[in-house]
Amino acid sequence: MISAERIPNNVGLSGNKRLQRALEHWQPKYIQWWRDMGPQGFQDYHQVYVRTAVSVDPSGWAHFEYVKLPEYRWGIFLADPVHDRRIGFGDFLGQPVWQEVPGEFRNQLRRLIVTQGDTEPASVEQQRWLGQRCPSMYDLRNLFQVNVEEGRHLWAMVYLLHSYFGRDGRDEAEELLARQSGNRDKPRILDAFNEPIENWLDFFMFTMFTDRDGKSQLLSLSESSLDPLSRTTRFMLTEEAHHMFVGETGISRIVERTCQLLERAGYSEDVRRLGGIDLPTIQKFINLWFSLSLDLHGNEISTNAASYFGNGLKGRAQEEKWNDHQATEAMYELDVPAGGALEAKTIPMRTAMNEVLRDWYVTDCDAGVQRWNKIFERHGMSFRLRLPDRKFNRGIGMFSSLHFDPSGVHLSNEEWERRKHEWLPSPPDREYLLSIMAEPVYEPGRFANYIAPPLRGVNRQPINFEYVRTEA
Ligand code: BYC
Repeated sequence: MISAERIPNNVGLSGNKRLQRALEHWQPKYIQWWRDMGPQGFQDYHQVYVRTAVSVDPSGWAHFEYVKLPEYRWGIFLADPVHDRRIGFGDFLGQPVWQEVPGEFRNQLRRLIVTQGDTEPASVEQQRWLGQRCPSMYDLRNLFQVNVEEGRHLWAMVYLLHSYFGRDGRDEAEELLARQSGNRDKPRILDAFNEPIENWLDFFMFTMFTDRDGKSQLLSLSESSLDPLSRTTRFMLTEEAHHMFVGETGISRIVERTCQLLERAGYSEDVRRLGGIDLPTIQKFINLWFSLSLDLHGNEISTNAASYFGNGLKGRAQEEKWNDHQATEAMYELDVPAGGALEAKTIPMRTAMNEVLRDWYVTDCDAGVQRWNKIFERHGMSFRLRLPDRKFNRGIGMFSSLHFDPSGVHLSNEEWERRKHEWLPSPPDREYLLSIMAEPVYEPGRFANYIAPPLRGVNRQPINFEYVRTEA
């Protein structure tokens, strides 16, 4: 029986029999999926010190306790309603927001919610082996925190599907558990969510760059005229911030450790001989995960995006910062490929909404990279990490059939094939990373040689706290 204790919520679950029944039907399938596709080897004999959202107020969404992962209390929360909220953009600007799904936008809204929902279990699947290679107990716990919250984000989307989309919604909720990351026959919807995350450099880059796409997409969905979608995604953003913290600080700690190793060895030594991660490898993983995450913003010119905006389904990040919320006349200039060169083209702003969000995303990523570069400054080193050009390694959009180097210089197919591993992880790079992660570190307070300890522990606990307990 599903109860408020079992599923903490602020959506009046106990008074909504229809929703309760639908979730009761779905929950055992979810738990089975979590056991099969969630963290491998950490289901039954480990207690993890995780935070659980038990309400949306600041004291309630970070309640810490030890739990066995399959017993985590995945809750359903909507941010508090905004009094007299009005539609903030598009053709219905200024009208009251919707509490129900308008029939004419049902398919589009379902598609957006399903696409968002699909990424959440996908990321858990991608990360399911990482516990076996963890650099410390602190990091192991952070991995599981991210995983359970992605699980909760799936619950959030399933709640919307069950509540507002009837039979179709229930079918889609089942499909969210049936597709599998990387599966040839039933892959996840968006490409980046079918890529393997096999080592912790992948994981930290994923939480830095791909979770940041989560941030840009959730910001734009939180502008939605469908109020329950807006309120759900607004609350998800509080959790997303922690995931990006895990990624950004994870890389900071690797960079810090690499600088220390270089300093100790007099800068001339190959860091790999000291068991660290060399800076060119770190740069390659930035190139990979940044470009994959750029793809997640869709095509540069998109009639889907125009229609989402016009219909008020999906806005821009921080829509209130724009002056013109209808964008009927506004234009957007972008470079398009023309022969071997690029040509400036002006297109209606509405069709450029994916690109507008990508602009926001690139700026947000760049600020993070500049924070990493401060570490080199502190060590008196001239090396700098950077984002590759937007055209580099694209799989979606108008540059996907062409090749560019990280500075944006156009390359022939032949040159790309010959040189791509100068810029992207090569099989030997991956082998090396797996070799230094082969022995997991499970001892409280100890850290793998390639990563520095964090500045502080979780929830004011010491760094050597037993974040994951093993049952005898
Ligand atoms: N891979 O008109 P276009 C997160 C398809 S991450 C494969 O540009 P649209 C998280 C597209 O489906 C955030 N296919 O499409 C992070 C379409 O197919 P059809 C997730 C792609 O709709 C870490 C065709 O190309 N949330 O939360 O404007 C851990 C035409 O494209 C891709 C969302 O994505 C791709 N990358 O834009 C956990 C928000 N891109 O119709 C979680 C909801 C495009 O021709 N989704 N296609 O068969 C959306 O807003 C939109 O679906 C997209 C795509 C922005 C993704």
